[in-house]
Amino acid sequence: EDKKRLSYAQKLDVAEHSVARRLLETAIAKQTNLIASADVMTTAELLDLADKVGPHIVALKTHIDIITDFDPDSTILPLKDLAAKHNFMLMEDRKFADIGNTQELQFSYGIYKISNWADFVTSQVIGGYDSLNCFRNVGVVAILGMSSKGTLTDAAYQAEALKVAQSHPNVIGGVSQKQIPEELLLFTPGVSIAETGDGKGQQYNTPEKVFADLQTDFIIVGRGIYKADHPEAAALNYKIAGWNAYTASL
Ligand code: 5IU
Repeated sequence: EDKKRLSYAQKLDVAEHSVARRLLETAIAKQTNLIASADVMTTAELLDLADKVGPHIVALKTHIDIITDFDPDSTILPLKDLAAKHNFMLMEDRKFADIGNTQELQFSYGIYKISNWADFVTSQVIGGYDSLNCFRNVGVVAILGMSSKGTLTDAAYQAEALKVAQSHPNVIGGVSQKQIPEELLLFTPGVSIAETGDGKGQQYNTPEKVFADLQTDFIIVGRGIYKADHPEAAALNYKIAGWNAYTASL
């Protein structure tokens, strides 16, 4: 018999990082492994989406630098209230990719002050182990491989990136289109029930496929939800599909 994946409860038994623990606890409590990607352009759209999909997600992934009318008081404070109201975490998909000192500045300064509100962030590991030291108070999701056609994250890069991710205490998991060691949480974007691509290089797989083949932990869905006629219904649909696919993989 094939070795089965670890359940969220089994991962929670061994997880040490507080952010990994909260993610797993939230997934279990809300029976969801869905992360909605809010790639919208205004604060109103961001907050509307967060309120609608909030009940069905474990985390909301932001690209805060896409927001055209960003303001700490009118964007972040209500977003944090919605995260508390619906019990979801905030994942800023910043994909840091510089030396440690610059990342430290980008993380805490500028207009976005990501360290003030994000529960966890994505980062490249191309700057090496020490470049991740600045993310002391949040979890880091390391970019190991990308979903886009022609990505340069080949097998050799991914193997080296994985070594950095596995050895750094700030790292809770990785973004990848391949299976990774079970002590890291796996986050998989490029998930759609209806589409196989977007004509701009994105490549999609179904929730069933990424749980069966990659034993992923969390699916990340953007346009499949925020571009849907009814984002709340779409989120519920992906929540159910993701949870069923997870259960089937146990
Ligand atoms: N994203 C990917 N693929 C990757 C990485 C990040 O799609 O390999 I790293 C991000 C980009 C976007 C979201 O914010 O995940 C996916 O959005 P769509 O579901 O709309 O394609």
